[in-house]
Amino acid sequence: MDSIQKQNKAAKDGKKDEQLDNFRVDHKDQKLTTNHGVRVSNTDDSLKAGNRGPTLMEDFHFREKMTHFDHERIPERVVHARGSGAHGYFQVYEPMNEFTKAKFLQDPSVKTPVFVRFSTVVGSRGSADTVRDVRGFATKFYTEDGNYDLVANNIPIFFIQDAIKFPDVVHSIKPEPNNEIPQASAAHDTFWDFVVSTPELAHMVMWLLSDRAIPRSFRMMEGFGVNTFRFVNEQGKGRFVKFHWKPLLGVHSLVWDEAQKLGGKDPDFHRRDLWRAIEMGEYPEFELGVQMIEEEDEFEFDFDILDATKFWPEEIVPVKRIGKMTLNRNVDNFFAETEQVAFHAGHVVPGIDFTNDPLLQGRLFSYLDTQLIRLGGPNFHEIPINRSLAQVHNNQRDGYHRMTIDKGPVSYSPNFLQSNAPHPTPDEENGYVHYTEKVDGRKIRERNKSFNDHYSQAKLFWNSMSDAEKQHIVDAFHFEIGGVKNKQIRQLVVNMFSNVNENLAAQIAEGVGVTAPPLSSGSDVTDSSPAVSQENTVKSPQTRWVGILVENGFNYSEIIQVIEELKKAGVNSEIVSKYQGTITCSNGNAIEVDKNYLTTGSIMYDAVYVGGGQQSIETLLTHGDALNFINEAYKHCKAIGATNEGVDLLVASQIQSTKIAGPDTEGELVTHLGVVTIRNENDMTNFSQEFVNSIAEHRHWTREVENEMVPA
Ligand code: HDD
Repeated sequence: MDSIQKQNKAAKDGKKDEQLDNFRVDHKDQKLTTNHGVRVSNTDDSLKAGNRGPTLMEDFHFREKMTHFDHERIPERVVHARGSGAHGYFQVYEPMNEFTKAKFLQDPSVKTPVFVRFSTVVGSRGSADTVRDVRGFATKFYTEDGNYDLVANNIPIFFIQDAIKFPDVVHSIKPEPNNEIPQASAAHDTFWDFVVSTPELAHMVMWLLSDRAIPRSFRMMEGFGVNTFRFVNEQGKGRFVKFHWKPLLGVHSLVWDEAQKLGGKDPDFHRRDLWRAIEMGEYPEFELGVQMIEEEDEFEFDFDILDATKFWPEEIVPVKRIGKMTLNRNVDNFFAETEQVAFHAGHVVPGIDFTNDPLLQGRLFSYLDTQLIRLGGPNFHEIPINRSLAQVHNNQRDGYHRMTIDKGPVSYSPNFLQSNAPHPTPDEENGYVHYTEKVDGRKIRERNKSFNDHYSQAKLFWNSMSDAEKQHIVDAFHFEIGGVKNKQIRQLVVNMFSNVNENLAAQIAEGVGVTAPPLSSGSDVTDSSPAVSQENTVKSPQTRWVGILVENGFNYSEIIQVIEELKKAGVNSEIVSKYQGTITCSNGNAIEVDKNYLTTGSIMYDAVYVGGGQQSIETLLTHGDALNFINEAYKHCKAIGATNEGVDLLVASQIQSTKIAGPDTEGELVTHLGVVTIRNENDMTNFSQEFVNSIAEHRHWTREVENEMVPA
């Protein structure tokens, strides 16, 4: 087996791990040394002239330690600065050779290693996870043909059509440069000034203000390659392609009030969620989907398929699910892996090619350029996390932080001394050959007029939303535009979005103190795309979390039964009480408290459960925090369950308009608006099943009508 075959085998066997092993260092049981391997006798005192005297320049250990520390921070990414990464693997379902020659998409037995980095776009590295923003979803496939990066977002379209506007849109949404306010938020004048001046943003703004921009978890988001790429098969036939990631847990979001509170209570909410799920073996899974359009159908659509502000409705161009990615390992070191990983929309492998999408064309320049400054030079591909499994041979030499020790005098091509090695690989042997698209045109700074329609798909999106989703968009406008000081801009926003829907514009106007434009006969676009509504997503209780409120004197067998039934359905739980430590039940059994009211809150859970036990409930009734737990979970439309005396806590809360089991009911299960209750019952089986169903629903939006009355 030659070395290339060996390398290919490593890629096939998913051996990125092994490659990284060469760089992993475990410092356990080791002696402290300098960076040059000299053992250090004392790292607590600097070298001084006398033990009360001045520090000496010759203290090489002090100087090296301090210099390294002074240089520990590298520039953060200009966008997508805050991220979380994980390792895993990808397997294709069936050979895709009809459409692409990409090797990693052929053999279902091959596990291609991947590294994924999820991110927010606008905030700095230390900003909160749950802000309203697009989420990045970048995947590096370490294929046997070299690295392929699918640099995706969780929204299928983009703000702008041409990459030359990227610095403008990013400058407008980042904190304002005079005072660096606000952090990680679009709710300020400069962004909305740019929006009202740039109608192509209309569609993206609708998505940005929808629930998509406040995901419940990285594990519950879709991913979209956004740009139109090209698949090319062995015969050289090309097809337009868009890439999708479909989470097996469905697409779910937080509510805005919860997202904001989480920003304070747990700014690492998404990072922690991903880390914990992987540590617990609840591996996030995403199916890779492709939408394909034949070259001859390029002009068959009422939008330009090269326009990144448009999506291809799944009802028109179905998504073919072609494989699955499983994330099964957390990083060993955040900086070495998550921070130093470098993605590039231009990292493609044979079988995947570009199109003339003007946003994609500009991205092809930006990603490489940005790594040069961020990772300190042209050798960032040698950082372990970025190394390809396929061998690297070329004539590039030197530069900052070069790791490879290139042998021999030849670093040019063609050459005689080395028989022209390293040799180019012909197309037939899978050398990368660009798709031979015919290009013919005048040099011109213009867009095709097929890029001019900025509102039809924004209308389509609005039409596709459920009533609850529409209300959330209106609320989001109230928040975002409420943050705009300039009243004229607020008015211009309302005017602009009256092009999407006049009712929407009227509702925005009402909330932000400006005038609604007169209503006309209504929207001319009546189509919808059910696939974009989260109402129609997968509903699953798996990997959800329930907060269980208990105090001393709780009913042990009741609560243990519920915990076990939840576990059987894949639902996790935590015991929440006023104080951490051990609490005891009526018959003396004890249980360990996981969190107190200061370290957690209802916002950290998908559902709340209150079990029985007279003494426990009497105590809970005296805790405002416990009542707030119920009110807040109710307000956020989460599943709530209560059994026996536990139902009394619900009665005492502010959720009275919901039907709950009355004191005289005997084992009668009452479910209303996602609240599941039962009294005078010892067997928790039926209750637990119904509660699990309620959790699987994710949220019970019908409650929102009366929610305004619930104080939380
Ligand atoms: Fe970008 C990072 C996704 C348009 C320029 N982008 C970046 C990341 C993601 C995306 C997920 C973070 C990667 C990571 O985790 O390290 N970007 C997208 C998508 C786009 C898009 C889906 C729309 C199709 N991006 C886009 C344009 C430009 C850039 C139009 C510039 C012309 N993006 C960058 C960048 C970043 C980046 C400046 C910052 C950090 C980095 O690249 O490594 O080059």
